[in-house]
Amino acid sequence: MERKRRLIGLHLPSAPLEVREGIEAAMAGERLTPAQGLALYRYASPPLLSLAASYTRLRLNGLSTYYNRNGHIEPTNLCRYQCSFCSFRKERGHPEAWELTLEQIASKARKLQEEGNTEVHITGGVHPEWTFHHVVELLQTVRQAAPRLHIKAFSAVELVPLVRDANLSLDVALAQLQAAGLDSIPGGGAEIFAEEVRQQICPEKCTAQQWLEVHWQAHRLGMRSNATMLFGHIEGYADRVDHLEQLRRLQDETGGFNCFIPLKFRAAGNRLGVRGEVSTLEVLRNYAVCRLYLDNIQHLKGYWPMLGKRNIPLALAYGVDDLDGTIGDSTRIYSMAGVEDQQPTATVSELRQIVLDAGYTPLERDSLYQAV
Ligand code: V47
Repeated sequence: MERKRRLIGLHLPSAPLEVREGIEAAMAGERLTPAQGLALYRYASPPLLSLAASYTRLRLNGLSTYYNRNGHIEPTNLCRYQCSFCSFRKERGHPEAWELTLEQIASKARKLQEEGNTEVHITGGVHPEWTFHHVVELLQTVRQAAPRLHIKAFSAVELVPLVRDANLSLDVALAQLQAAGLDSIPGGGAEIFAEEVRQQICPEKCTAQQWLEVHWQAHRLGMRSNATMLFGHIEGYADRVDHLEQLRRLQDETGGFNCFIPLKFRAAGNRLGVRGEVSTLEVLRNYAVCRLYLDNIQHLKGYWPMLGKRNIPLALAYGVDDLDGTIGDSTRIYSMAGVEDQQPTATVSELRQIVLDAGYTPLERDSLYQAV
């Protein structure tokens, strides 16, 4: 093993042993152990992480950099829960609170389809009164209004209380949602799985176990899904490794995750914000470790409204191969928490040019990563 690793020819006399081992293991296509993941988070320098993550992304995805044409619908920002990192939730009666009617949702979906989008991403607050039946109706409405759109909707956090209140089992409920039009499940609500941290930042939300169960069931029914990790708040590196480990295990079992999306905590307009934000360099280091650790999830999404357009080339050098989509001006989850670009919108030609200038090949994809 030692001999094979030396063949890679890295000369790293000053790097700590665990870092050298982690980098060389990843570049040899071996799976990182939790201890190696932790060592990379703690001690690996940006050039080493960039090298290994780029090598891994080239092996998995070549120079292809994916994007799609999509838009978001956020049905409401009323929410049963009061997570300390959230800037999106508003009380009913607040001038910035909203709850869309089915007609408004249908008209947004229709417009997205007419504009040439291929996907609608529907997510928002966990409305205090909306029922499972309402969500089924909402999906049917969108399906009817925009039959050609892939519907990626309702994070596990939104689904768990609806299914529980309807007294349904998860498999039956998900099958009903699928029949109503649901194509895949977005990655939101995972936050950080580690119980101690979850208790502090989102104690009312579904548990890590429940989040994982929703995705497991969805995968069993043939739906694909995404996974996120909210990082850069009070979690430690060990919590991030634990999060990645739990996702890697589920993916070994089902293979149902399309992509992984690290989301940097943004500090504006929420209670947790007093702690400030991590640097762009830490965002990049995190991308790289995620790329190396999640050897079984094909795509790493650099969600560009979070990243800021000017940082896209950097993210591509740290393992990212997917940028999400055009999005339009349709999401407020990030704009309310502080974003890099004042107006997080991008045209297809703008995204393509950024990717080309960075030396990669832009590729429009559908929601299942097939080239369009
Ligand atoms: O779960 C909320 C995050 C998520 C803040 O599946 C925050 O393709 C940072 O999951 N700072 C929702 N992050 C968005 C989401 C998502 C985004 C893009 C693509 C996909 C996908 C999914 O946004 C929440 C939470 O982790 N979030 N508030 C904040 N202040």
